[in-house]
Amino acid sequence: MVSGRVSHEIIFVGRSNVGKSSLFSAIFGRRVRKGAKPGTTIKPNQIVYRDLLITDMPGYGYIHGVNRKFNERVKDFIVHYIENNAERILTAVHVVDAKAFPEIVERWESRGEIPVDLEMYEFLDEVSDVIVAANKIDKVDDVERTVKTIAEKLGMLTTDKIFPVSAKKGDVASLKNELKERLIQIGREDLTSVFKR
Ligand SMILES: Nc1nc2c(ncn2[C@@H]2O[C@H](COP(=O)(O)OP(=O)(O)O)[C@@H](O)[C@H]2O)c(=O)[nH]1
Ligand SMILES: [Mg+2]
Repeated sequence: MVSGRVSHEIIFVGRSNVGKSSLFSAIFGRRVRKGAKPGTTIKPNQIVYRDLLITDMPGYGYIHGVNRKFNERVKDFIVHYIENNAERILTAVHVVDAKAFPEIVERWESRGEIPVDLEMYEFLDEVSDVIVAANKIDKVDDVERTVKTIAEKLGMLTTDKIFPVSAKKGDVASLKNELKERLIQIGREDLTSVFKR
């Protein structure tokens, strides 16, 4: 685990299989260590650039073949990690699968349960600055509508903090620019060279 000398952190949070790791390499241009099989480890993947730490959190949500208890441990880990490091976390990027998201949320709602993504979003919004990466946008026909639906389901008043991206197509400029902007805002333009050009 990384310690000392870290003054800022950007974290990526999301369910398993939303494309967090793909997004990571599309944005930073380097492969994160391929995590072990899902459901076997909770260790996050991290890269350090000067005093900036970038963390790819373990995925949560139902994973086929993985028990419920493990899933709860992952969620607990994420919550504790964020609480313990809230001071240095500049931005949390909540990654969702733009194609699957509306259906998954509706399924939960129809069962009268709180969608896990909503729960996580509300938590992130409380403790940190959060933006949403609507990934796999290449699989969506009506981008504008999808973005509106995601905003609505997450209880956001505007779509300003939702960034439609496709890690697969390398179409991630809007998200990258937003993250760069945040670093510039805190006077750390020097850290923007962590991004892939
Ligand atoms: N169509 C499409 N597939 C994607 C995109 N990003 C990731 N994937 C695929 O989604 C699957 C899960 O990706 P991965 O990065 O491992 O997700 P993670 O579990 O969230 O880290 C893989 O099969 C990827 O190829 C995207 O933007 N579009
Ligand atoms: Mg991953």
